[in-house]
Amino acid sequence: MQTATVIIKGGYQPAELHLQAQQSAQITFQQEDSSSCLSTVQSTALGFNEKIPLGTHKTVTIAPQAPGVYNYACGMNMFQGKVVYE
Ligand SMILES: [Cu+2]
Repeated sequence: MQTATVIIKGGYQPAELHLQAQQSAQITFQQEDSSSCLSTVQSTALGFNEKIPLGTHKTVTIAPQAPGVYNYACGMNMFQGKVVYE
């Protein structure tokens, strides 16, 4: 299982993750931003939608993906991060 961590603080850090295609992955989102805007992180393409309170973290498990670039975003699609499967 490949893993990655993203810190939510004024956006997503790092803004771009690189993962291996055709393998499951777990991404842990660590919430360090108090804005309601960033309290939700979601991706239709990757199949998750989570509300993460300040000071907590949540790990999402993502099914194997084909090579490509997949986006995730805050609840209103204002902040975006990407996952590059290669
Ligand atoms: Cu937003």
